[in-house]
Formats: sequence, C-alpha cells, structure tokens
Amino acid sequence: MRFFHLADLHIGKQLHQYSMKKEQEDILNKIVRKAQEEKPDAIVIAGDIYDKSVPSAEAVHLFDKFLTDITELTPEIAVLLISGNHDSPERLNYASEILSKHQVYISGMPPQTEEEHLKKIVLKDEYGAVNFYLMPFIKPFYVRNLWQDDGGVTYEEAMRRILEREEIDEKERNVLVAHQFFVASGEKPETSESEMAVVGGIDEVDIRVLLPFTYAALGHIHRPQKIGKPYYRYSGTPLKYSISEEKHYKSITCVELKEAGSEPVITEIPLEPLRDVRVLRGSLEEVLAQATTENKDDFLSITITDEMEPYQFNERLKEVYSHILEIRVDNTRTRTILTEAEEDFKVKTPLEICMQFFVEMQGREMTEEEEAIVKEVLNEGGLES
Ligand SMILES: [Mn+2]
Repeated sequence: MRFFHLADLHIGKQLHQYSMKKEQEDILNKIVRKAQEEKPDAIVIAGDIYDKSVPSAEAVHLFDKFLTDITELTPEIAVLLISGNHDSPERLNYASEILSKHQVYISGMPPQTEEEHLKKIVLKDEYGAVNFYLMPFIKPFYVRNLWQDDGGVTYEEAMRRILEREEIDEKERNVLVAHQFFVASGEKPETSESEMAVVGGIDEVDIRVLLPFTYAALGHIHRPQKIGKPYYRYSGTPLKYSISEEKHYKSITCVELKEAGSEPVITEIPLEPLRDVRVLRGSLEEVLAQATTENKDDFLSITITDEMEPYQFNERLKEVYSHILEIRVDNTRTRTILTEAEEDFKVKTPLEICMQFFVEMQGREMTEEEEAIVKEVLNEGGLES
C-alpha cells in the first residue's frame, strides 16, 4: 500500500499583496501529474484545505478542479481528507456523502455524540486491511458532549479519549490523519511565520497518544518534518507561504506500508513551485546584478544595505523584479531608528494593528470610510479601537 501524504494546502492564500491562485493551480496540477505517474492507492490531506473558513468561490473552484481531476484521471486512487483549524467543518463536509461514492472521503466534523465515532476508511492490499482514522482538527470544546466532565479537559486528554473510544486493533496497520500541534516529550516541531501561533502552548499533544498507529499523517506545521519518530510526520505545505520558509524544501510525502509490524518506508517527492520565495540582500547595485531570468519573477524579500540610500531605489527594484513582497533598508540610519523605536516602544491599539495589517495586505492606507467600518466592528466585538 502506497499513499501520498499532503497537508496545509491553504487554497486561497495571499502572500502579502499577491494572490497565489496561479501558483496553487500549478502545484495542484503537478500533484495530479505525480499521482498519475506514481499511482498511489490513496492521497491523504491532513487539514487546512482552505486558507479561510469562508473560502472564495475561486478557491472552492480550484479545489473542486483538483478533486475532479483525481477522480477522472485516476479513479482508482482514494482521497481522504480532514478539516484543519483554518477550515469550516460544516462547509468542508458539504456533499461528502455523494463524494464518498467516488472514493473521496471527507471528515470535517469531529464526533458530536457518544454514539458517533471517527470516520474510519479501510483500504486493502495483499497484506490485508489498512485502517485510516480521520480525525478533524479539534479543540476540547468541540467534543465536550462526548463525556460528562467537560470542564478543563486538555487538548491531549481530549485526543486520548477520542482515540480510546475507537478500540483500535494494534495487530492491524493503522494510519491516523490529524491536524494538531504534536510534541515529543517536550520537543516541539519547527514552526514558520505562516502558521497561527497559540500563546502558552495549551494546544500541545504528546505523541504518546499516537502509539497505536503505524503512521500518523499530520498537518498544521508548515515545514516538512518528523516528530519523535520517523513515522509520525508533518508533510508541510506544498508551497512556501511566508518569507521565513525561504529555505524549506517542499514535497509530497510518499508512504509505503508493507506487512503489519514493519516500519513504513517514507520518501519525498520534490515539488517545484511556479514562483519561488527568495531573500536578496546587498547594495542596490548588487541586488540588481543578481537578477536572472530564473529569479526576476520570484516572490522576493529585498534588503538593501547602502549607507547612502540611492535615488528612487524602490522604483529601480520594481523595474527589474516583478513580485516584490517587501523592500527593507538596513544601514546605520535605519538601525538607529529601530533602536529609538524600541526605546519608546508602545503597545499598539487594535485599530492600529488592523490598519498596519491592511497596508501590508493591500499596499495602501485605509480610506476614512474603511477606517470607520473597522472601528465599528472593533467596538461591536468589545475591543476599544
Ligand atoms: Mn496550516
């Protein structure tokens, strides 16, 4: 049995002010092509299908196209997917009954009653059954109806109890598909800037709950990596979703399961993006001289280091590079400003944070009208603007 493990597609994602529609369309097509070549038995997607809980029509269309291509071009491949913290469980569940007739198995909602269980999909090969347990993203609050003492159950305890109810047969091969923050006796996975940080680490789940599983196909952390054991693994995102991921190697994790009791064989199939994310640094002339047909259309974070800031350096960079994410200046002057800013550091108001975010996303200031709307929303939410 061989399957592809993917996660954190974040369809609809914007990188700074740029839509990533073309890049995402391209990478999904490449995954379809790899599936045609490699013919895995299944494709597992461990949550965060979409970037937003209310995805745009365009984003829904992209994913729809991906599922259609898989089911038409390679109908023998099963697709198994769960919701992540970015997805809406209800929306993801839409049409899941009908889709299961095409071997597309979706689990958007965690069990809601004592009778309900995790969605379990059994696929067979020459060694027997492989049980895939689909565990959508949970917060303890989502599953409070499953037990009497709803107060104060931790993420780890909630996860442990849900898995206990399944009475997993450890003599068989079992695969868990989950989207949580796993740690291995305190050792945390390496995170990036494109994940949502939770303060205080209350969402941590120790990998000891994964003991019954031959392989854990995990999502949530955007850099591909194992956690604790090679067979508990985050596949990472298919594309770089922040500048901090500049040096990541994105890939499809390919998992091969042989007879029960043997360790899975894990390989990575590299994924080449349409547009890479790169960091360039140096004097303006040095940065301009680095331009090649290869990189001039990449997503770039540029830092220029000239002591004397050259005339119209922004314009000169934009003439050469088409997709600049940010331009920074690092010289004595800006370092002094930074130190001064730290000295009179003040906590920003919610409105200031929204306005700054808006500028980063849209590349312009809010209009008065937009500012008024944000103020109203903040006030309604009980946040002083
Ligand atoms: Mn994610």
